[in-house]
Amino acid sequence: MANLSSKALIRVDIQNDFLANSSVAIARAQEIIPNVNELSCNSFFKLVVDIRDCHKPTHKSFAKWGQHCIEGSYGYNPPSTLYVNSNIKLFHKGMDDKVDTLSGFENPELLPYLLAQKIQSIYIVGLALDFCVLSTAIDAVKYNFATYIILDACKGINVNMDNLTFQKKLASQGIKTLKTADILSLK
Ligand code: VGL
Ligand code: ZN
Repeated sequence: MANLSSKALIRVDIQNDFLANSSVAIARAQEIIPNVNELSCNSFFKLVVDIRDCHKPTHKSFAKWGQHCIEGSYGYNPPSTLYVNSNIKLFHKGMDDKVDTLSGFENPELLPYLLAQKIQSIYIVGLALDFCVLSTAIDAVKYNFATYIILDACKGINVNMDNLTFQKKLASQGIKTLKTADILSLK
């Protein structure tokens, strides 16, 4: 295996509002947490990055999605079941009221950080598979990272991970897919 140290795990929008009791809650989203936690502790990755949706109470997306992920609120926070440590680097998206933000790369600090860390491959997990995970992956391909979505550590709104049409769409966009066990078995 080449370049063990050049891999980043990117965790997208694993926040209480996307898990339950909000207008943006995703059915069975909490099922991904055990896989995300196992991956987050794995030395396969040089680093782990969290992308979090973070809005002021006046964000334009609320017209479409309803209020969610308001800075400092319970819904903004990650669930207490999510593995965290002090090395995990946090990037916000959605701080500008006038901009809808699906991709983590809409935070202009993410790309320079990954390049400075000499990251070459990006493995994406989180919520929602067909929105913010997908958009982040499309941008990662655009920026020439080898880009993987770990399907069983994501939950979609309108697709599930076994949807072959969706998998073909990912492949056609240069996004590779795998499962959590594929990575754990490499150890
Ligand atoms: C948005 C989370 C998920 C937004 C969209 O536009 O604020 N947030 N999808
Ligand atoms: Zn949002």
